[in-house]
Amino acid sequence: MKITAARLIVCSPDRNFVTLRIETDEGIYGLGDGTLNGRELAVAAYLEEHVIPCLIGRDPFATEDIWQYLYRGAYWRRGPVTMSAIAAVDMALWDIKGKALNTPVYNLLGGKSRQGVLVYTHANGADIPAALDSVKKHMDEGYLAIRVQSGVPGVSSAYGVPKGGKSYEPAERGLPGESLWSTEKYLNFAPKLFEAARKEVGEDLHLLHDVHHRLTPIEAARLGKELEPYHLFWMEDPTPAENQEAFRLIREHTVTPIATGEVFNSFWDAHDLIRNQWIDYIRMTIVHGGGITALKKAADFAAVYQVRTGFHGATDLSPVTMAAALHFGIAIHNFGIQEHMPHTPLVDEVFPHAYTYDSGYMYPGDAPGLGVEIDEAKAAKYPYQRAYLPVARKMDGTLTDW
Ligand code: EZ4
Ligand code: CO
Repeated sequence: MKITAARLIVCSPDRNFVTLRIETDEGIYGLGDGTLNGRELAVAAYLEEHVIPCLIGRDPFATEDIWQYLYRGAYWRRGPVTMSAIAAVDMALWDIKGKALNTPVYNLLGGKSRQGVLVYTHANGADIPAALDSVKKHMDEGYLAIRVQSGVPGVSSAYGVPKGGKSYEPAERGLPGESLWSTEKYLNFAPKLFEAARKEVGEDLHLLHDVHHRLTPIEAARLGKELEPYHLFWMEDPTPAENQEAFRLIREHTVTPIATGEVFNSFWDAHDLIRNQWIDYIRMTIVHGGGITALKKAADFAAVYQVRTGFHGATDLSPVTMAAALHFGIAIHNFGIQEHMPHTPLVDEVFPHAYTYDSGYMYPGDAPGLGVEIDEAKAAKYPYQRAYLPVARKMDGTLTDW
């Protein structure tokens, strides 16, 4: 089999997505996701100008060689743009491989290791009662694990809280929005939120929380310690991770489990975190981490250190990445949990898919390949629109991590 053509479908059904379609001489095609929230067209140009011309004529089964060609062959390694572009190609090739062999991708990754993929979803509200209402709503939908975020008194537009009753979507059309942040107010508030949540839901529900890179290591250590009585499933991104060593300090002070890595794009971003067992869950996901080929190696390395996967799964990861993550999660041994922030009905219409949700678990479905299509006629009705993630400032105006 040979790759004969590849093209991009950039669309914006409620939010932007970059999808790569690779065609072969046998009529089989594959889809890959290259969406990088707020920087979509950089990945599209990278693929269009620098990657697609190199794919024509290659054997689509050669996922390892093509991955190495695009990674080592670029000379300039890593970075979110490069790795998202490589991921788009890699996903599309695994999709082709599955379709050609008439089997779901999970069978190519070792087969099913479990019946379903445990997922967590997001609960949020402007204050504690609203956040708890949202938790109860998701419990009624059957979720066994829920991330809880709440507005912080005195902090306008805290992370993870939607505006005007809409479901939470971090990117906004137009130029970047600005939000205000106070670590002091947040640190005093967050333990109260989880005290109330635990009281409300009992011991069984898994509670998660995203700190979204906003604390210093010692502040994160304090938060982890104060959250210990509420037995969180994890505390996410407690501090930025450019300096992996920063997690040592947090780890020395708290037994609250730690997840990080949604902004990682390379195994090397997580290498020290994993081998020192400073984290419990690695969140680098298939689209931003270089594809299934790259994540399989990272997950196998993590397994040796009893670090499990907890992949990013917000709405900026397209249904193609969601499908890839579900095939991956059902197959590998050290799967932990998968984030599930459901797409809007319009996104599901543009990307019809075989995966399903039921009673706290998701299932990749048994369609050959990844089991996702794109309705190109519908996609064409929603052209790309520039959108950005917000930025955050401290109360005195200093720019801080969003
Ligand atoms: O801010 O997906 O855990 N989920 C998150 C997300 C991220 C966005 C960034 O594109 O942190 O809400
Ligand atoms: Co996060």
